[in-house]
Amino acid sequence: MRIERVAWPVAGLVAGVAGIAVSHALTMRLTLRPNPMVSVGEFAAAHLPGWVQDTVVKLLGNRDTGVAEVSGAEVLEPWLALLAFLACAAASAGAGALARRGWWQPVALQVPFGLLGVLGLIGRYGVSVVTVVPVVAGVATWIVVLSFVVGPLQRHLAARSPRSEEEPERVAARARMRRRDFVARTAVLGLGGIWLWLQGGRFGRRLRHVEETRRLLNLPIRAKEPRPEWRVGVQGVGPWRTPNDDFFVQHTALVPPAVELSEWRLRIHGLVDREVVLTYQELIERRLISAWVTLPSVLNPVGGRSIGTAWWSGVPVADLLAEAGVLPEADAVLQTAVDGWTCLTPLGALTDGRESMLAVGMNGEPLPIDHGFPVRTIVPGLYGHVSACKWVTSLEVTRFDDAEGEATRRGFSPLGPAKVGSRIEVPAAGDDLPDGPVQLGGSAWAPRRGIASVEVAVDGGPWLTARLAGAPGPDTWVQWALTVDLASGTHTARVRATARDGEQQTGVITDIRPDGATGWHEVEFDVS
Ligand SMILES: Nc1nc2c(c(=O)[nH]1)N[C@H]1C(S)=C(S)[C@@H](COP(=O)(O)O)O[C@H]1N2
Ligand SMILES: [Mo]
Repeated sequence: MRIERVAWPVAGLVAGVAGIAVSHALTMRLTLRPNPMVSVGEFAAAHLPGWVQDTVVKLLGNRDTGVAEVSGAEVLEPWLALLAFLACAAASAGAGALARRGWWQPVALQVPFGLLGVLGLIGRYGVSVVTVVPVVAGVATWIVVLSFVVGPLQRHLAARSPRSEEEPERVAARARMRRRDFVARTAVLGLGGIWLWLQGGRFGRRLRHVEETRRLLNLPIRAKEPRPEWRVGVQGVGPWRTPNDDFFVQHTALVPPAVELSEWRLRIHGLVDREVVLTYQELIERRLISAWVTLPSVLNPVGGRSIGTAWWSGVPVADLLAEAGVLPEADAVLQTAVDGWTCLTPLGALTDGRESMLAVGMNGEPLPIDHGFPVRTIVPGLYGHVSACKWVTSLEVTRFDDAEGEATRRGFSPLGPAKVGSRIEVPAAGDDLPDGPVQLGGSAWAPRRGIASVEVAVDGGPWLTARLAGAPGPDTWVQWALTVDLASGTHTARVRATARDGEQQTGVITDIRPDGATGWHEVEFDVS
C-alpha cells in the first residue's frame, strides 16, 4: 500500500520528464533559443524589481567575468532557471498525486501550469509559432503520458472495492499483473524521456553550428550610427535604425534553413551570356557597398510594424548580372531561396542604379539566420515579397511572360512597388495624456521617391503640417513630429504623407491583397 502511494508521484515525474523532453527537443529543433525553462528563468530575471536584483548580487556575489558590470538579472538567471526546473518537478509530482482522484484533477493543474510557461516565453520572445508550439506539445505529452502511466494504478484502485466474491488468488494475480504493467510503462517512458532530453541538443546541432560560424565571421563591413538629425526627438518615436533583434521577421518556412557557408552557392543563369557560380568567399571578395534602406512588407497593415530600416552591406546585383551578361529580351529575375521560396523581381529595379544588393551584412553584422544568412537580396523601393529573397541561392534571368514567383500564387500582384505610407507612434492608442501641449510623432515613407511632407488632422479638423527630421536619401523612412494644444477629453489623430513626386497617401481603405493596404493611420487617445 505504501509503495502505491509513492507510485502516483513517480508516475507524475515520469510524465513530467517526457513533457519537458519533448518541449526541449522541439525548441532545439525549431530555434536557437535555450531550453524553455531557461527562457522562463531569463524572463523572470529581467522582470524582477531592481532592489531584488541588487540584493541577489550582494548575497550571491558578483561573478568574475572579466567584464566590468554583471547585471543582477545575469546573476539571477541560473537560479531562476533552477527554480523553474524545481517548479516543473513539483508540478509533475503533484499532478501524479492528483491523478489518484480522477482524470480531470491533474489536467486542472497541468493546463494552467503550461499556460504560465507559455506566458513567460511570450514575455521573453513575443508571440510566434516557435514560442508556443514546444510548450503546448510538452504539456500535451505530459497529460497523455501521465494518464497512460497511471492507467494500471487507477485500475488497481477501482478493483479494491470488492465487487464480487472472487477468489483471493485471482485478485492477487491481477494485482501482480497491474504492478508489472505499471513498472513496465514507467520504465519505458521514463527512460525514453531521459534519452530524448539528453539527445534533444543534437536535433538542432546544424542550426547551432551555422550560428557559431556566423558569429565568428569577420566580414569587411562596419556598423553605422544614424545621424542625430534623422531623429525627430520625440520620446517614443523610433528607433530610426531598427536593431536586428527587433526587425520584423516574415517567411513561409516554419524553421529557417540552416545554410552552411561551405555548402552555399549562388548560381546566375537563364537568359545570360555565361552562367556564373560563386562561393561565399568569391562573393564577398567582390566590390561591397552599404546603404540605409527601409524594407516594407506588403503584409504590413495600416499602422503596422512590418517595416524596418537597416544599414545593409552587400554586393551590387548589377555587378553580378553584368558579369553574367544579361540578354536583351530579359525583363525579370526569378530568385530562388534554399527553402524553395521564390520571387520574381523586375530586372530594371536591379540594374537602374539604385542600391540593389545581395546583402551579407545587416547593421554591421553578418545577416542573422532569420533574416537570410548567409545572403539575401535587398532592393530599395519594392516590397519584400517581390524582391527581398532570404537565403537566396539562384538568380535566373528570365521574362515576366515565362516565370512566376510565389507571391502571385498567393494573390499578390506581380510588380510590388512600395506605396507611400505613414504611421503615428506617439501617442499610442488608448494613452491618457496630461493636460497641456500634446506631442504627436511617427514615421513616413515613400521608397525611391522620398517624403515631401506629412500632415496630421486632429478630431477631423484641418490638416496641419508636421515637422520632418532629415533622412539619408529617398529610400528610408522619415520621422515626423507635431505639437498641438488639446482640451481634456477623447481625441483622434490621423496622419497622411505626400511623396516628393506629389503623390498623396490616399485615405481610401483597401486590403493588403493584391498590392498593399491603404488608408490613414488613426489613433484615439485621452487628455485629462
Ligand atoms: N526565402 C524567403 N525569403 C523571403 C520570404 C520568405 O517567405 N522566404 N518572405 C519575403 C517577405 S514577404 C518579406 S516582407 C521579407 C521580410 O524580410 P525580413 O524577414 O528580413 O524582415 O522577406 C522576403 N524574403
Ligand atoms: Mo512581406
